[in-house]
Amino acid sequence: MTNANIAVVGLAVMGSNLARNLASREGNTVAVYNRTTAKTDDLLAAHPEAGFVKAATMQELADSLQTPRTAIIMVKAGKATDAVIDELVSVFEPGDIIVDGGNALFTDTIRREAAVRETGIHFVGCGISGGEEGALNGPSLMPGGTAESYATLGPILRSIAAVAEGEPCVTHIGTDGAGHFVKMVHNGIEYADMQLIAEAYDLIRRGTGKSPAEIADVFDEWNQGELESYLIEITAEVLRQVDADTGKPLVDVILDAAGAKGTGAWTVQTALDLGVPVSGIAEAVFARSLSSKLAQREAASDLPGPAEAWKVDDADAFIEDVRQALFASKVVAYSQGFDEIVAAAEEHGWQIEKGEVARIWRAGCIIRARFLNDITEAYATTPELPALILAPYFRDIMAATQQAWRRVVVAAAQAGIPAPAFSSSLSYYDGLRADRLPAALVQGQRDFFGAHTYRRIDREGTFHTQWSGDRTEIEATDTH
Ligand code: 2AM
Repeated sequence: MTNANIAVVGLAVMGSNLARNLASREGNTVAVYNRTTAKTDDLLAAHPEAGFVKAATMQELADSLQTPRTAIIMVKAGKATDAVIDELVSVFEPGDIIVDGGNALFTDTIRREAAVRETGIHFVGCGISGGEEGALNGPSLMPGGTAESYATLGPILRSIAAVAEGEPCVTHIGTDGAGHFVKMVHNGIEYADMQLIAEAYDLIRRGTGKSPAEIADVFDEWNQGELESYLIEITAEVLRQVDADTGKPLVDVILDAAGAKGTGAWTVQTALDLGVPVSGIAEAVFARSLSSKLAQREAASDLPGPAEAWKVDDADAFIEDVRQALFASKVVAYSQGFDEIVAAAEEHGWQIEKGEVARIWRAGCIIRARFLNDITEAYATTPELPALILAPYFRDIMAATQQAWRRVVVAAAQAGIPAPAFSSSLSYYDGLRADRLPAALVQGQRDFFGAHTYRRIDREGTFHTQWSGDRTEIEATDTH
């Protein structure tokens, strides 16, 4: 009965869709297992065309697989993942491969990989992006784990991945938790992208008085140009949707409290630990948090705002400014996200090819966009870019957009419209390019109250001023 080359464990929607995707590709025979067997039976009954091999127990699953056995776990990330890994380890043999396709925190993946490796079994944390639709028709796949396991897994993953310009959207990201790490940053960038689009919509609506359907047309038009992306495309569809009950735009009857499943927060928490400013992503996460503080917002709703109502004079010119501000802020969000990838790669010893990451995000995933081609090209031309934003192509975008970006941030501030991602991205940009930062003053303050010392611009060494004494400067011996 050893005729399956791949197994899927966990047959909720994502698992079922991934199993169907696998089964639909030439050369794959898919064994399926779910803790509750009724779900396995339902899947087999609904999709006889898939030719699934049913496993009622983990042992049956192991027996149904060719060696090296390969199983993809698709259960809710957390305790269930550990439980299923333990069960698989008990029926698998050295050389077999266990893949976690859930949204695991990369540090969990690092821990699991180390534990499973002890048994001689490979463990691969694989980021899967694209939601239910992607799982079924072609996701973007971000596998970690050993190069050895990728030799077996790679062809299987390539068979189901989304395809962009003829190339499957999968690459071996790096060892142990690298795949789940990159997936996490992908989600963080997704938060920023969505928030930026939402700010653009809000500014246009309040500045021009256009209806959601009219703004949908604006997004459709933007989707013809350099902003072309899945998120811009679906934004137009959401804005055009009319509520059947009330006849109002759906966006006007949806409660304005944004939810989150936590991957954005992980991206920011991890960035804080790494000391990488992912301010655009952080503002996007915080904007969702603020939106959900309904009682606080209600209590604060009578706080004073600008005295006068705001309308722009030239709607078309303002919309073009907003488009440019969106593009510039988006470049910042991606640049910051790639900074986080670079910092983590250094910390964890991952050899991550940034251009490859951008390449596999071009289809299948939520942040798929035309400009990912430009990111791939930027890293292909200059692999050691100090920051993505410094690639010639992105410098040119900044030169072309920064004035409009400033006008939009000024307008938002004066009109009392929150634009946290637009404005924090602009502050980051100005901070990055500044000749001098007031960090010098912060160092002085730190030295004053904590003798934390400072360095000088004009000579080597570490210095401390004796603030409570005669205020002379001494060269400090130990550095803090
Ligand atoms: P179930 O159908 O038996 O509940 C999403 O919740 C998927 O994860 C489902 O397939 C679910 O199986 C599975 N799952 C959740 N917790 C699990 C556990 N502890 N062991 C095995 N599968 C689990």
